[in-house]
Amino acid sequence: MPFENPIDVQKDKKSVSFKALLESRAKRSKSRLILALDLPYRDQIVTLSSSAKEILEDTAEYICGVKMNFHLIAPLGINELKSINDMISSYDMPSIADVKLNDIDNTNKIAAQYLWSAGFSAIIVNPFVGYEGGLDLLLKLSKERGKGIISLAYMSHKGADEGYGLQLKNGESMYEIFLDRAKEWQLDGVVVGSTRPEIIAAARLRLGPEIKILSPGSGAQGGDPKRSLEAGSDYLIVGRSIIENANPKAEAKRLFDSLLSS
Ligand code: NUP
Repeated sequence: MPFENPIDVQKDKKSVSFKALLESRAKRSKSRLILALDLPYRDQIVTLSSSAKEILEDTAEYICGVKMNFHLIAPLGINELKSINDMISSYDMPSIADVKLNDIDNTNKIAAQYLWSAGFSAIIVNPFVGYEGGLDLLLKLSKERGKGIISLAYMSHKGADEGYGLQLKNGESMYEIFLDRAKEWQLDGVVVGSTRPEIIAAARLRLGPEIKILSPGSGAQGGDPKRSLEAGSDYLIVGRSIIENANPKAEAKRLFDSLLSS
């Protein structure tokens, strides 16, 4: 089956930009939860996409978006990913491809073309790769298509200090450079781990209100979701504590209810 070629096709007039879609869904659903559809490894992948869809159906009323990582992007083909993404967009929610794109311009472009063909509305990139001959083409094409770009700013794991926390000779830290790049490149959002509320607060100050802060790391990684929102995160990304719960719907509802007043 031929896929739509995002480079040849003009931006669909009806299409809403990634950020607008995320914001409107969040407002309507009163949810700031992005579900990381990270299903555990299985030897037989034939039922993977139906399991993903089941969890999505169960939790949809409590979430404002979905993020997929290699848990699904590696084993599933483009048609199955598209079918999951069609279901996500039937709920008027965006879906984010968390591939932390980190390559030269041509490779980034082709990766993005396949991801967009599979129906993803946004892609997470790694800003270490730089602009010229790195992310420049991807950023230009994303803007033309109304697709979102989110960059890593400070990851949630402990070792993130070894890269994102490095201090440069002028006293600035790597993550501050990445926040400045996100502004300069007019990105839709940045990822700052919910395990680091003090960095979230610093990021909020440095970025201003336009660029959204997405925070993974609550639950399984020990971050406190309420504290992240209070520090300035716009959205929480939550995977295992919902996906691997015996009752994903009940856990999504519990988290949703606990954040309603935040
Ligand atoms: O800094 C990051 N931390 C992180 O956990 C950046 C990410 N993209 N992620 C991803 O968010 C991670 O790969 C996983 O897909 C999700 C968090 O899942 P969990 O820890 O809630 O299960």
